[in-house]
Amino acid sequence: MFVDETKLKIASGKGGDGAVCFRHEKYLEKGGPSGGDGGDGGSIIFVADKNMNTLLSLRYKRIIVAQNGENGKIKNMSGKKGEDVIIHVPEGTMIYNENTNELLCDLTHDKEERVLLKGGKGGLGNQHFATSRNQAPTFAEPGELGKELFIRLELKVLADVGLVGYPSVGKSTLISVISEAKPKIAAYHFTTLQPNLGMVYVKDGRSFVCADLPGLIEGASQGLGLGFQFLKHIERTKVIIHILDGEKVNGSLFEDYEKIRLELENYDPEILKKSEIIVINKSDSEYAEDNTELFKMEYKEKYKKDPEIYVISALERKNLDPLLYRAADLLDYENSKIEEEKVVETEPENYKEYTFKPKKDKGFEVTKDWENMVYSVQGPRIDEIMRYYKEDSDQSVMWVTRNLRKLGIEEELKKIGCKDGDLVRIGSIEFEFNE
Ligand SMILES: Nc1nc2c(ncn2[C@@H]2O[C@H](COP(=O)(O)OP(=O)(O)OP(=O)(O)O)[C@@H](O)[C@H]2O)c(=O)[nH]1
Ligand SMILES: [Mg+2]
Repeated sequence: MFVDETKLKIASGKGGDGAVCFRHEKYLEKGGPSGGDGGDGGSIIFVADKNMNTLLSLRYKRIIVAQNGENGKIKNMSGKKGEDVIIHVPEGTMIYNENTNELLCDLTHDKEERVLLKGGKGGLGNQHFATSRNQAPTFAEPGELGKELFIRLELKVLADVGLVGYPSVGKSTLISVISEAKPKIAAYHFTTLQPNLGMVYVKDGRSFVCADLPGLIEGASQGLGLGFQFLKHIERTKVIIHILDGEKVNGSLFEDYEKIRLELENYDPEILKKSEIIVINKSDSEYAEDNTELFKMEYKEKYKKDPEIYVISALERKNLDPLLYRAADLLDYENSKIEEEKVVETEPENYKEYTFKPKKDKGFEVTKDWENMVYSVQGPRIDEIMRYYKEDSDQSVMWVTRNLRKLGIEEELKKIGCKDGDLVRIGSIEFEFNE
């Protein structure tokens, strides 16, 4: 199993602030309040997409930010909603909160959608705050802030393409030049002891997971060499790249080819039904040409048709692109066969928002100043709310009081002993505590 993984920060947009304005009417200094509402901030939405198979498109992104909502405008006009960002990911993508490791969602079906971060709500304009006592409110609600989250996306993938062949034919060298995998490479047999997986990106934008497997030898299916225990990996791949050693001096490549095919068949005859690509590696060697010609002859003699061969040099990175295109084509073909057989069992659940667990950090702190007998409330959330405090505006005072209450400052004050009549300082204002 190979895990394609990527981490990034996502941020939803801030809601636009409500506007404070008044209608201008002839002979009247101030008409009725006409401040429009702020637009909601854009959300960050993830959608599963069956046409994707890697997280490549997100690999180089560090942060994805949705648009802020527009502030409210004059003449009761609302601000525009911030645009959502819709992020497509392959089916099976699991999204974690990177800081807590909590699984936020598991997108399993095509078109399944999750609103991971909802944009902040737009604030109400002053048109909503007129009362019989106050016909000219100078207060409008601020837009809610956007949210931020550091996430990790994980996609568990099985290898799509397996590299098989005798030891030392250059399997590890090939994977090291077509992917970021960095396996051990050496001139002795059985260098590779465990499968190495790598993500291969084809120049036309397609990609697949490739497995470099330990070398096989005659008798592998009976447990000889290292091959046997790893044949199960080949069983799960959809396409096989069978690599032959173009540098071979004694013996025929066709014999090698047939021996490996026999081992695969002995292990599981189904393996031979998979799409296969024949590769002759080490084309830079002086023996490669003769070996290739001989292989073609012997193959035709037995199978009565010309083989399709890719002659490459992994070491010198020669002729690799046609091989990768072919592998991607065959994989598409194999996947289309699987697609026809696939049945979707359950209906996708749409639009579930990630609900934030209450943070340990409340965003404020209450302390007691013994000398002056004052309780003090401070913190970033308090500063944020107090920006909207206007002494001469009832609505502003009400809004601020309501939002401070929502934060839970009363409970915190009581916890440290604050009683009715005690003095409390919040920002620049002081008042008597009154439950
Ligand atoms: N000349 C030449 N040598 C190559 C080429 N590809 C690989 N080799 C050499 O062949 C040797 C074996 O390469 P590996 O990539 O380790 O072979 P392997 O198939 O992974 O071998 P095992 O892990 O033992 O099964 C190393 O010395 C490589 O440098 C090539 O294209 N040309
Ligand atoms: Mg190897």
